[in-house]
Amino acid sequence: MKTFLDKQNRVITNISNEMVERRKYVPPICDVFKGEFTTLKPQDSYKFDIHKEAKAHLPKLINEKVMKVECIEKLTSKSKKRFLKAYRIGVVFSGGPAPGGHNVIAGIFDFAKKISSENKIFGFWQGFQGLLDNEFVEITKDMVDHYRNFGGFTMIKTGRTKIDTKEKLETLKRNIDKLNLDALVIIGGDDSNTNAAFIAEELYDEGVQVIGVPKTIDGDVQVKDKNGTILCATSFGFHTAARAFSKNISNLGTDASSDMKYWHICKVMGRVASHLALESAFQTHANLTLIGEEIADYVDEERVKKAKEKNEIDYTAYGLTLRHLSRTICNKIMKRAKVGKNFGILILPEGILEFINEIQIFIIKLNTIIAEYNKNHDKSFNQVFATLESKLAYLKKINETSKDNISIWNDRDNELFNAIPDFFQKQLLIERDVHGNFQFSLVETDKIVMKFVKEHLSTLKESGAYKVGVKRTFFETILKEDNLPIKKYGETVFKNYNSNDDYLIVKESIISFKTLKSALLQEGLIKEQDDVPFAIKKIYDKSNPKFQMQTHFYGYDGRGSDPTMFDCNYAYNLGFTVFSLISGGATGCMASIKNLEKEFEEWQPIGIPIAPLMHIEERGGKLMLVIEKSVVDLDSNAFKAFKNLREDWLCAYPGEDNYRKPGPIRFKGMIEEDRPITLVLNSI
Ligand code: FBP
Repeated sequence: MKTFLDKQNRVITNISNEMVERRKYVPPICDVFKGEFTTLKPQDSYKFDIHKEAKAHLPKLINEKVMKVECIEKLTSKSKKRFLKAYRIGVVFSGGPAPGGHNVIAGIFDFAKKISSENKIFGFWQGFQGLLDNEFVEITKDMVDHYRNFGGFTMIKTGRTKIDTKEKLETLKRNIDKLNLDALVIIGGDDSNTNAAFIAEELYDEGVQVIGVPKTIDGDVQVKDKNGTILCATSFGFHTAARAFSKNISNLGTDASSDMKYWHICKVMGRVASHLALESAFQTHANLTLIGEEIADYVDEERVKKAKEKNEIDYTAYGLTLRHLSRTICNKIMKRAKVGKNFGILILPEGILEFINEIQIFIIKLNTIIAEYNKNHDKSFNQVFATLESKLAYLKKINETSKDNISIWNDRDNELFNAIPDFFQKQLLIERDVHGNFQFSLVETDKIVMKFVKEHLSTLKESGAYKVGVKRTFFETILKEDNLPIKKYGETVFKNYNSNDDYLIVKESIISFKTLKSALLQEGLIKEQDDVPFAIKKIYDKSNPKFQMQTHFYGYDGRGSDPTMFDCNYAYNLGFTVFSLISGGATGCMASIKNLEKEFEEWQPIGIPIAPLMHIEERGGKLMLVIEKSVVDLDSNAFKAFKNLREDWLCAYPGEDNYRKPGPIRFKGMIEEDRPITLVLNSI
C-alpha cells in the first residue's frame, strides 16, 4: 500500500522537474556586481530635451544625470557611511504582472543581504494599496527562494491603485515614516514610473529615495537620449509574453495548414503599442500582422493627388478608416485563397483601434466626457448610466445643451456614433482605468474589425472576386476520369486556364450553379435539359469560398507565464542595479540595463533620471506630465525588416506556408534565441 501511495504521489506532485531547475538557477550577474561594492558615476554625455512643465513641477529632480554603476573594491569614507548603514527598503509591484518580477526582488534582496544582513526589504501587499493600508511583509530568504525565476507577482501581489491625490500622498508619507523606510522601489510601467518621479520629488527633502523599475509585457517603456542612444531597450516581461503568445500562435499555424478551414484571428495584448504584435510576427511568421503605428501613418496618395489638382486639401486621405482597413485585410485573404489557401493566421494588436482616426476621436472625446462626469459626481458614469440607451441619451443631452453646437460632443459626433453597431458603441463607452486610459483589453477589437471584414468579403464573393483557386492537376484528373473535354471546360470555367498557373480561378461571372450552367450552355458543353456534370459541380464547390474564422485572445496567459532565461537574467540584474542606485544615493530614477540587445558580457547597469523623460499628454481630458510611451518606430530596422518579409510570410503562392515554430519557453536544454528578435534587429 505504501509503495502504491508513494508512486501515486510522485505522479501527481505539483513539483515538476522544470520547477526544481528554476528554483536552483542562479542568474549570472554583470561584472560590476562581482566586486565588493558599487558606486555611481554621473554620465554627462547623455542629454534630454527637457519640457518646461517638467522643470516647473519636478525642480529637485530635473537636473539629475544618467548614472553608470561601477564596481569599487575599496570604500571611501563617504561611501562607507552609505554602505554600512542598515537599509530599510519598501517594494511595490504596480500594474499588470510581468514575468521576471520576482527576480527583481531576488536581485535587490541578494545584493542587499550580501552587503549586510542588517538590510531589510519589505513588500507592500497588492501594490500601492498595501502602502496606503500599511499592509506589508518583511521579505525573507525562504520567500525569495520559493519564487525565484517564477512568473507572476504572486509573492506580494499587485494592483492598479495610483497615488493621485494629496490625501493618498500624505497617507503614503505617513506609512513610509512609520516603517522608517530609506527607500521605496516601484516596479511598474510608464504610468507607475511617472508616479515614482512625483513621489520622489515629494520625499526628496525627507531623504527617502524612490527608484523605478521598467516593468510591462507591452514593451512600451523604452528610453533613448536626445541623440538616439538607447538607454533602455525594453521592459522586463516583454520577451516572455511574446514567446508565450508565439508558441500558441505557431500551433495554430500547424492546425490551420492541416485542416485548411479557418482563419485564426489572434488579438495580442500591448495596449496602444504594437511591439508585442511585431515581435510575435518575427517569432511565428504569421501570414498577416497588422501594426497600428503603420495604419496611423497611412496616406492615400491617389486622393492627395486628386485634391492637389483642384488646389484643395483632402483631410480624409490621411489615416485609415475601419472600412479601408478591412479592405486591406480582405485583399490579403483573397490573395491566399487564389492559391487554394482559404485559411491563415492574422495577428491583431489589441490597441489597433487607437490608430484609426475615426475611432481615436471617439476614444479621446469619450475619455474626456467620462472623466469630467466622474470628477463631478459621487457615482461613476458607468454606475449611473448602466444601459447603452441611457448613455446615448446623456451624450445627446450634452450635444443639445451646448451653445451654437460648440461642444465636445457635436451633431456630427452624434450622427457618426449612431451609425456604428451598438455592441461597438457599448465597448467605446466602458469604464476607463485609474489613469483615465481606455481599457483596450476589454474591447473585442478582433470582433469589430472582423465584422467589417466579413461584410466586405461577402460583397466580394457576390461580385465573383473572392474565389478559392483549384489545383490544375486535380481539375484535369477528375475531368479525365469522367471523360469530359478538359480544354474546352477549362477555358469555359476558368479565367486563367491558358496560363501556366498551378491554381485555376473560376471566372468572376460564375457565382452560382445557375451562372455556371448558363456558361456551359453558352459554350454548347451541355443542353438545357442536362445537369451540370458532377465533376464540374465538384470543381465549382471547391472554388466557392466559405470564410470561417476562430478568434483568440493572447494576453493574460502570456503575462502569467514563467520567465524566459532572458527575463530571469534581465530582471535579476535590474534588482542588483536598484540596490546599487539606493546605496549610491540616487533618487527619482529608473534602473536600467544598457546594451541589453547585445551579449550579456556587454550589459551595463545604469540609472536613468525620470524627470527629464516627461512630456505633456492628454489623460482623462486633462493635460498631464507623463513619461512618453514608446510605440513601434516605423524607421526602425525591425519594422523595415518586417515590411520586407511580410509578402513571404503571407505566402500567397502554391506550396507550404512559411511558419516559424519558436516552441515553448524552455528552461533546460537548448534555448531558441536569447533575446527579443526585434531588439536584436534594432541593434544591427
Ligand atoms: P501594465 O501596463 O500595467 O504593465 O499592463 C499591461 C497590460 O497587460 C496590457 O497589455 C493590457 O491592456 C492591460 O494590462 C490589461 O489590464 P488589466 O490587467 O487591468 O485587465
